[in-house]
Amino acid sequence: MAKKLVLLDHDGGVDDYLATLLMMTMDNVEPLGVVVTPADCYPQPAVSATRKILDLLGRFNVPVAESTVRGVNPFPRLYRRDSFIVDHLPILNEQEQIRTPLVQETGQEFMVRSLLAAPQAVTLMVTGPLTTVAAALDLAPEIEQKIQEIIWMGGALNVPGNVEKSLEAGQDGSAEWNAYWDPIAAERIWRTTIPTIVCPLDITNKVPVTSEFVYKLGKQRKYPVSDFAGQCYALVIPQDYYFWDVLATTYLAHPEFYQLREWETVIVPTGKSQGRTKIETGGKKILVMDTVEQEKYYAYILEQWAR
Ligand SMILES: [Ca+2]
Repeated sequence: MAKKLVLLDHDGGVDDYLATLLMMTMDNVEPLGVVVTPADCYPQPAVSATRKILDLLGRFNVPVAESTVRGVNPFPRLYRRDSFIVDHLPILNEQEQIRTPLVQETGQEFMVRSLLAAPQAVTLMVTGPLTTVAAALDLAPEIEQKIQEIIWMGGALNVPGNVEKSLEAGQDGSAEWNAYWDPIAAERIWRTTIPTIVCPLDITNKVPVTSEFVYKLGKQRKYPVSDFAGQCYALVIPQDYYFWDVLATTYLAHPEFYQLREWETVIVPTGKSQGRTKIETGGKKILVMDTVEQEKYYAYILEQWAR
């Protein structure tokens, strides 16, 4: 079977490194590269950590690119500083030199070049804001034909968002962070005809990172990937943490674990609901991950990380 060509665009959160780790283990995926969108992170440590993770996996041929886009609503500094912690974990720092290449062009330029050069249409796996994709489309609108689909972790349809009212003055709490960081960019993507599969908070709320799961990783920590993943989850377990990006990314390898449901939605671009993914008749038709077979999902990631 031909492999699925995938370009990963992540935004440097703890969950994003783990999504990277998972995607690189997938036999049915040919990764074209990893773009780091500087949202839930600081860009320098996020790019560095991403390259070290690819080194850890021995994937020295997968290039990493730093996107230079900026969102209108920055992530809280407390979230973003995790990128420094992950970049300094001992397991990522056994070697003096990073081997995974950092491309010299910007992430958005790299996205354009990779899509144009690809022999067939490419899946964009996006686990952060849609800003880099929007910037790439602005640079070269013709790439729209080369995008097979966007699989996106983002949005909140029938549940509250995760942008807290108390943290973000004037907001009504309906937005999810990846959409809220840059609602204009999300709206830009919603105006395209690119098939879009969304993993919103509606489903991720049902798939928590449990202590039980982290202890299972601990039991297989003789494997470097499990050891690294366990350390990352230990870092975030005091927060209410869910499988956001990792759940979305698993879809690439096992779509049959999920039930999808079609919704017509719009993105609210401005105002107190900015970044809300609102169900509205006549809006963009998107496919939404509605349910997942949780036992199979947990078993799959434990198995993939046993290396
Ligand atoms: Ca993310």
